Amino acid sequence: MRIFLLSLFFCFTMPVQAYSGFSDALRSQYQRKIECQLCHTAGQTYTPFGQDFARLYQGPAGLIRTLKALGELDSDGDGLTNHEELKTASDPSLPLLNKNPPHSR
Ligand SMILES: [Ca+2]
Repeated sequence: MRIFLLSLFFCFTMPVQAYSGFSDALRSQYQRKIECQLCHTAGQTYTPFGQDFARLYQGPAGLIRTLKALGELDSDGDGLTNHEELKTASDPSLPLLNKNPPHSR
């Protein structure tokens, strides 16, 4: 029980790193709602898209360059680039076959 409670404590008190300006830049570029789940999972880890972003990120001064490189990747490996998915409000971390139709979100 003690280990379980400690695990809960660390899950809710040890935030993964959020990158300042990233979600605002995505909102501006794609004119869509950007939620934390785009990059973060409930288990305090990164989604495939978030992992790619964290790998490419070189600091705030390189944010636009990072977003361009991130858009060219296919984080979920479904054949659509992240840019294509973000333009259509699709989840760039969820392969096409597992995606819900847009009306069910
Ligand atoms: Ca994709």
